[in-house]
Amino acid sequence: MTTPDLFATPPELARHLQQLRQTLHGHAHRYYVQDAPTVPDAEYDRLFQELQALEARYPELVTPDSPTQRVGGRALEQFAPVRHAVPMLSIRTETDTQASGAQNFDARIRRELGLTEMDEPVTYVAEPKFDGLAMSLRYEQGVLVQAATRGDGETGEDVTQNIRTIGQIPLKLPGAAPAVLEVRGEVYMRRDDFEALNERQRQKIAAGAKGERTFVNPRNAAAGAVRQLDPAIAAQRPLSFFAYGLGEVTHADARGPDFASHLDLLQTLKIWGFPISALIQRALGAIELVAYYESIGRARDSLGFDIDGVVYKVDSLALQRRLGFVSREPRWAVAHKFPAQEMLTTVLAIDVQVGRTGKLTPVAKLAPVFVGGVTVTHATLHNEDEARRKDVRVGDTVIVRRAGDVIPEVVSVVLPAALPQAVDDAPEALTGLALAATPSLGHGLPGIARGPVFTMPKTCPVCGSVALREEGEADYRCTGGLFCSAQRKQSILHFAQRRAVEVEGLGDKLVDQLVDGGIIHTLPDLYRLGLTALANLDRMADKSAQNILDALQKSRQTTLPRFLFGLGVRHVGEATAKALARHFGQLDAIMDASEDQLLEVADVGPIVAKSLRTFFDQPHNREVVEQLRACGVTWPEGPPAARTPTPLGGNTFVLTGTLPTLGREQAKALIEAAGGKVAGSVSKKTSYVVAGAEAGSKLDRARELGLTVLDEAALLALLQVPVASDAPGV
Ligand code: 5U1
Repeated sequence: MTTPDLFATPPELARHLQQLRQTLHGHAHRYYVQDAPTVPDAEYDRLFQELQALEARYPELVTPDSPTQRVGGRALEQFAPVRHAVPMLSIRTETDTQASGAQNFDARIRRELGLTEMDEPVTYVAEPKFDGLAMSLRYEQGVLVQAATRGDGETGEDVTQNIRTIGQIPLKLPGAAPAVLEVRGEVYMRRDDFEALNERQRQKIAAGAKGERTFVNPRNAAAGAVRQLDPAIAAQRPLSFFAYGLGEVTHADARGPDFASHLDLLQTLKIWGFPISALIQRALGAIELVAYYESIGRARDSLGFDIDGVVYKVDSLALQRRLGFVSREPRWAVAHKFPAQEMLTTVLAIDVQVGRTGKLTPVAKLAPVFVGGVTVTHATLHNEDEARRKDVRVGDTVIVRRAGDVIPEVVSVVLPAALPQAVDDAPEALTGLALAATPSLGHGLPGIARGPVFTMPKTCPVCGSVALREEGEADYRCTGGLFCSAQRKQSILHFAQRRAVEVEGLGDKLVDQLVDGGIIHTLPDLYRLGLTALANLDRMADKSAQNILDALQKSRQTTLPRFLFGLGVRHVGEATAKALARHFGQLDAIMDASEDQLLEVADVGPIVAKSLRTFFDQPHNREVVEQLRACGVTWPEGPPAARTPTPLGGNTFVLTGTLPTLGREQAKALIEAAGGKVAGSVSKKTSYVVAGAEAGSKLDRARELGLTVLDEAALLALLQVPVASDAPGV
């Protein structure tokens, strides 16, 4: 590109600036929207700096669509009101959170369109319901001139300065775009951006910065950034955007919008540079809506961003017009929610639980609350530091979160000042958050003091042994070992679980009775139980006692990996147990292996090797193994596995985003079966990154490191598995 000083005339300079802006818009689009930059960051920076320097010298040539204008302007006193040219509609919510909610919607649409069973299925578009803030972006002559929040649907707030800072939002549209175009969509914060933002906030707080805080969830952080009066601060809060509809559209020749279908409209928006979710699909009739609801529900926790449901829309715009509206809600669309993953409830007590390895975990006992599809009565506070950081106290109103199969956790305390706001604003300001229990204790009521600050007991709450926190560790541990009944109970439950030797029906209530009643003391004692001892227990009929004995008998025939995992050696999970069994073939070989020999196993590092040696160096642990063998617990053994090379042996994979057909667990199982390892984060040691739709920062990192990125088809080819049917997406 020509250097600035060589411009002879002002029109030449203006043309050069225009060209620079266009080049930078193109790079920004490929970087932020397509996730496929074509130049290194340094080249973008160089062009940007050139533009900045020229604009500083010729301020009269600065245009509002210039990339330099993303961050700028002064802090506002307040946001100016904006009357929407076309009201921002809200969306009707289907109350049934079962898949059948999709059938209700389809039945209603068919009824309203006068369709009978003989008619064809209706064509819909199914979209994720992003958990962010609705936004209207107004373009005039292809330039972003205004961004407004939804407000009451008629009048929102002018947040243009902050929205300009979002790299994914085009500041300028291609020539083909209408003269006036309002694009509607959702501003949100990606989960990885949210975690990184909170980490930065924590560091600022630790460094003593005043007025800083962490954010409760990505939605809250996004809302805070959008409503930030100082655009320089907003620019530091990484936001993203998905477009999903239109407001006012006028062509220069006064034509109206000329799309045939909603999907057609989205495809055009994509061409004009707007991010459109790759999870959006066409769906035919109720059957495909149900399938979509279920598949997005399964993928929900592995997406890079929060969603709280899905949205179904009639695809044909002609049919949309026929269906019309009822009180500001279109009849042709519905939001079908997933069960809320965050709810408010009250802390009734803070208990300390003792785990299998003696780890002490503070656990909040909660007023029962339905969250993430189940009733939750306890939520982990992880450790003393976390409990202190969140400052959770008895009587507090807290946000509890349960996502997927993850153990429920307390996200944060809602202090009294924020409480009426949190309740009033739900679901708009705190979507998915509802009041589960009126705060009846503590600080929820004015004038009543909060409970004391949580401190970890210095002795084990179960056996009274000293609790120690080793240097560099976050956890306190009970030093009682197998003297501690809590550790014994947890060890027994660990051994008996489905993923270990599996003793069906042996749950915590039964183990409590057996250990507390002094009926069993050690793991092998389980196999010495007789019918009378069991039948004498509370609520235990002869039949149930016999079932337990049968389950114990069945569990005697196990496998080496299950047995080894069941022993509960610290840091030895299922995958490591399998790798050890494969490598050594026999338990005695594992028990006698030196740390160096253990380190030869692909899945074993120094921490695991040391832990195994420590465990098997303790005579009482070897004694437990011998007694279990004497009680008839057996497994097939063999020579060490022949070191046949597996196709992916020695390769580490990282999975990111949603693959078109394979679930996360399926992909992991296929890779492991072929000898590969699946890791959670990308590093120089990663062999391949497998990326699907909405892949996150892991994909960025892979590109930075120049790693090989595979899509699902390439992964299957590597695994030599036949490729499945076509992928979704616009
Ligand atoms: N994905 C999506 N979210 N969402 C929210 N589409 C969509 N459409 C909406 C809203 C409020 O409203 C239109 C149906 C008018």
